[in-house]
Amino acid sequence: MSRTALRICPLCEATCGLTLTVEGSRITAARGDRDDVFSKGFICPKGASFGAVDGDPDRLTGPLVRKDGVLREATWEEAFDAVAAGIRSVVERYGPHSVGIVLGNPNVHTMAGALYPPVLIGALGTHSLFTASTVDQMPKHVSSGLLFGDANAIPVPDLDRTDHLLLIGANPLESNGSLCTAPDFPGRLKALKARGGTLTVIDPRRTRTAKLADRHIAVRPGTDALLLAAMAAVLFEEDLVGTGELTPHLEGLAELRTAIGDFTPEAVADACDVDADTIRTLARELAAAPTAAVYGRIGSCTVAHGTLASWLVDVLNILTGNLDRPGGALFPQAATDRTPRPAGPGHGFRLARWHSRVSQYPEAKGELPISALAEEIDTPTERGEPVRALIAIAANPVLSTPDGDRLDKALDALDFMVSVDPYLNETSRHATVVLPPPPPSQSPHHDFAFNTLAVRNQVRYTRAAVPLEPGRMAETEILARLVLAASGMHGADPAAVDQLVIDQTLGKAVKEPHSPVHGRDPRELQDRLSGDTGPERRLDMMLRLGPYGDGFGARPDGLSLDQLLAHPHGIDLGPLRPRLPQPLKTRSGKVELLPEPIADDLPRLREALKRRPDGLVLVGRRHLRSNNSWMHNVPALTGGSNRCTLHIHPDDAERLGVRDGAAVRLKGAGGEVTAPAEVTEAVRPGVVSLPHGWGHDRPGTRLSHARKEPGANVNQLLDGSLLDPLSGNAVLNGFPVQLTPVT
Ligand SMILES: Nc1nc2c(c(=O)[nH]1)N[C@H]1C(S)=C(S)[C@@H](COP(=O)(O)OP(=O)(O)OC[C@H]3O[C@@H](n4cnc5c(=O)[nH]c(N)nc54)[C@H](O)[C@@H]3O)O[C@H]1N2
Ligand SMILES: Nc1nc2c(c(=O)[nH]1)N[C@H]1C(S)=C(S)[C@@H](COP(=O)(O)OP(=O)(O)OC[C@H]3O[C@@H](n4cnc5c(=O)[nH]c(N)nc54)[C@H](O)[C@@H]3O)O[C@H]1N2
Ligand code: SF4
Ligand SMILES: [Mo]
Repeated sequence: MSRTALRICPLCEATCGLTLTVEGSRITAARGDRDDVFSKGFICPKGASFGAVDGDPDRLTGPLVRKDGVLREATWEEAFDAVAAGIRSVVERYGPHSVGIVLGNPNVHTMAGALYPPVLIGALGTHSLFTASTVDQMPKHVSSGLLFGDANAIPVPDLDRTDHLLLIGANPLESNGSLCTAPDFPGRLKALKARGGTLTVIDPRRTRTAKLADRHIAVRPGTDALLLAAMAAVLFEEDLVGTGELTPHLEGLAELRTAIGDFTPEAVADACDVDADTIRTLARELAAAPTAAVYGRIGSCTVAHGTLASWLVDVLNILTGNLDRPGGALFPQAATDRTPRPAGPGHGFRLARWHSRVSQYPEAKGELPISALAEEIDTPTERGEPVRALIAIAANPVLSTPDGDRLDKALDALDFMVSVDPYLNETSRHATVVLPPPPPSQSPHHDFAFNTLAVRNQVRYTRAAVPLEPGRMAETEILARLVLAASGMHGADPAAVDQLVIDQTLGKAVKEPHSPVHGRDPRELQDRLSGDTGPERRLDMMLRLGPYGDGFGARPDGLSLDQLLAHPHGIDLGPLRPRLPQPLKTRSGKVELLPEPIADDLPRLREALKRRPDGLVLVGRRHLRSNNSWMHNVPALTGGSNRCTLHIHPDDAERLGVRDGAAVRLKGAGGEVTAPAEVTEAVRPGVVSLPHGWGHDRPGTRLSHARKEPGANVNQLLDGSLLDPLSGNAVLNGFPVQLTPVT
């Protein structure tokens, strides 16, 4: 007997609604939910393989605890006893900063990852926080923090209404989009073209997205900040600046003009390898379009000038009057956002409130660069204690971050490590305790993170499609128990963690004059919360306090958990709307166009005008049927074109004596790897491309399929020292490599 169940797909940022076919506890099919208010039936090959991902026999079914050097099956009780003992002894002896926390990408794809890590960080009080953000979008957070006063205020291109999209370093036809949640991104790009709009793509590779574009600029990797600065300079020089309704909310326009005036198209053309006329055309087209949006992603972030490039993306949106207007780039308003406070000056955004112990890297958004994780463990200094215990949640930094070989050794030297991970993989194999979450079919889902980045305001919640199997523990409970174990409250009821958050949140809300519950009794509000579990009650609370919420009765038609449960395909909250100046939290209460840290970084960009790579540089790429490091164990998603090959242009291949299919050796600052060459014009001359997340040949893992075709770990080519200094983000694109054919 089979039945169907709805489940929001957690496998990429598009958040498609799926209809799962369930037989017993197995998912035997997945199709797009045609009634989903946002995804309207769209599904990609990864979503279609939900059942295979969910049912992978290599997933761990219960906790593992290391005894006599060997990871063995254990009870949950034994596992949490070991976690409490391991972490508390390090905290008590060496202080909180000696406990590191590593948060990986899937935390933005689970409810547990949104609800508990902030509590864990607060409870431990550690400065040793490392996340996937510093191999990803930290430059965007920093530029948003500096421009708007809020690191999480990220404008999203209005894909469905724009007339002109300038897309930089993103390949949504493979990635399905990022920092821009849009189910069926490819279809939305085609619709843009069908309504007469134009698409320009800037990418050193001729990607599937670039092929769809009206114009493709194969820029030299790492030089986007120069190109964008030149576009801004043209807007000023040719009198094309039109800030329109934004004008009263802006500060520093004249200073901006002076600061970037010398980055003319003629000055940057050679460095970018894009001729000056083309750069002028790009700027004029942007200014002339009725509406336009500039959007930058991985290729504009994970580079040496990532923060400047991210800043310039928004500067261009602002100078052309496209920020915060329909068809431009707008700030979404999610249902679980906090009650919007009245517009006015805020606390601003500060960088470098503390520094890493070894290389003295400044923190950004409370985080240290994940590239510095290994040295924070393996290098003693007189400035304090190294990291001796590690809590890794949904993270595989051995493959995802620079120099996994060094990190391998560092992790082995820890006093204690716990991994919350469904797999025994390259990272979790080092753990003292592994706590496996259930497969996604057994977890409820709501997108706390991605709704704040979605091209349409909407809200959806799906309960677990399948009940928890015996012996399983919900990931929310695992993380709640982890919070208790790490903070000296081991053994307390995990519901206490949710209760604490509810008490704090309601206690604060009733004191805020702008809150819909101002002046009410928190206990009365608490009694009104609905939901079967702590996480559901927290979701209910956030919805009801949020911008569309029922305010606990103050706005009877407003949102609540009960409303969501009554609308299993979601509730549409309308297109993105202009919101300025409300989201601004800068000290001036304005958009600060030329913040000091940015101005101070411009000389470094000027230096880059002079530099040209001596030899080849490497960029990454993504494949539709893959996701970072953890989906290579699913047979349905591997093989075919999803292989770890080195793309190289025919001219370079000929010059270096590289044959298609033959092995080549790559050497970088962090080490060497070998991969088969794929000679293709999809990559520009002077640039080679290798995907990330491969290198599944380490011992001690349980990844029976992935190890058959392990691929090479591109991040071994990096030594972790190349960073964007403002954000601490790793340079993963446009770094030098040497290549030799393997004979
Ligand atoms: N060279 C290069 N390196 C890159 C990139 C690049 O473009 N080039 N991209 C970077 C980017 S953008 C990112 S986001 C990072 C990603 O790097 P990581 O944050 O390390 O994420 P993943 O590689 O996806 O590994 C995710 C881990 O979470 C586990 N997992 C899967 N589902 C769940 C779940 O439901 N719960 C829990 N607790 N765990 C789960 C998986 O088994 C795996 O161990 O990689 C970065 N690394
Ligand atoms: N199928 C699949 N989907 C995914 C993922 C995945 O691994 N596989 N990962 C998810 C994650 S965690 C993220 S963060 C997103 C990322 O989403 P995207 O940013 O769309 O990721 P990519 O496909 O890597 O596209 C980055 C593009 O930047 C180009 N590039 C490299 N260097 C430069 C440069 O210097 N300048 C310019 N202009 N371009 C450059 C690369 O050639 C590449 O085409 O994808 C998410 N979705
Ligand atoms: S596009 Fe992303 S969210 Fe949609 S089905 Fe594919 S993997 Fe899932
Ligand atoms: Mo990412």
